[in-house]
Amino acid sequence: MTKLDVDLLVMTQMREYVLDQLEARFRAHKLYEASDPDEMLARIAPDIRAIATGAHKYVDVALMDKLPNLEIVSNFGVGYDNVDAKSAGTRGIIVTNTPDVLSDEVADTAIGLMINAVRELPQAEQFLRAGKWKSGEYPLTQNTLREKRLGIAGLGRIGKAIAERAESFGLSIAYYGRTNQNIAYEYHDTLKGLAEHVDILISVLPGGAATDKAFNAEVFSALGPTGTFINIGRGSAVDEAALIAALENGTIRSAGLDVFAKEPHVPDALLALPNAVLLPHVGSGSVYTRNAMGQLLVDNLTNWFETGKPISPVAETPFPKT
Ligand code: 8YV
Repeated sequence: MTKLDVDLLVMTQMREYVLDQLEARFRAHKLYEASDPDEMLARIAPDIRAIATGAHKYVDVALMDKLPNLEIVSNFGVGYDNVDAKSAGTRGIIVTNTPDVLSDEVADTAIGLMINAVRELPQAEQFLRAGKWKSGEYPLTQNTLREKRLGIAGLGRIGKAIAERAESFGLSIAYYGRTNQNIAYEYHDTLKGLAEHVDILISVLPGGAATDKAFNAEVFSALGPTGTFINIGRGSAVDEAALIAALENGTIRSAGLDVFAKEPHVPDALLALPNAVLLPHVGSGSVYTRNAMGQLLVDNLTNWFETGKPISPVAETPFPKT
């Protein structure tokens, strides 16, 4: 492995597996370790040609303005709402993410959350651990996956991996997305329309302005009193206050959430709800999958500087340019 003559800004703590490779291939400047990040940036800004970043570490116009020689931003995660990719595109800066390698893991987590929320498995375990079984059986669940309709909001690579799995459960599948993909699943062009039609609604929607609070009181009301809402996409796509109210009032029956609007903060009102199953954003969180994501982050950077081509550029920064 030859060391490249490239200065890389590392904006967030990466696992050793990733950081070791970045340090072996680049002059890596760890912004997150700097006692005075502004001073560090001012000192190295003209040298920086690449950024490695991840969730909640923002690459915005203000930062891009400071880095006149920036060529590429490699993001850890398929979601890249932390990067202003549109502005990067207009400046000729490539943005890459880590699609595909996490789709199966995230789809597995979505299915796990769905079963847990519908069949109340975490609550049943709490019941057992609290010693309540000796006094009687756990109540039968009102919900089941039998004869139910599943709606998937966002039928991209992860959404399709969820749909494939859901088919084997006998669920009938419908979806919402910006475009009708003309496939075997029923298409709805609004979230409300999809919510009205299904029993379980899974969101795989990305973050960003276009989806901000898209799941609102109206959508939960359309999902209805026997409905279950699952979120594996981004918390910002949900009006959390409306979701809490819907769970409290019985507007919907249950929810399973892996993502939240202000991670790692989870509202107390959600924590208090017995009909919400909550996970700390672990959708892709296995060593196997995080390694694959990290490798893709590294490979995007090394490919760019060795061959002039990124592996997985995002839609806003296509390569070659369209
Ligand atoms: C990441 C995710 O693991 O890929 C994404 O968009 O949300 C997760 O899979 C997370 O961003 C890393 O912290």
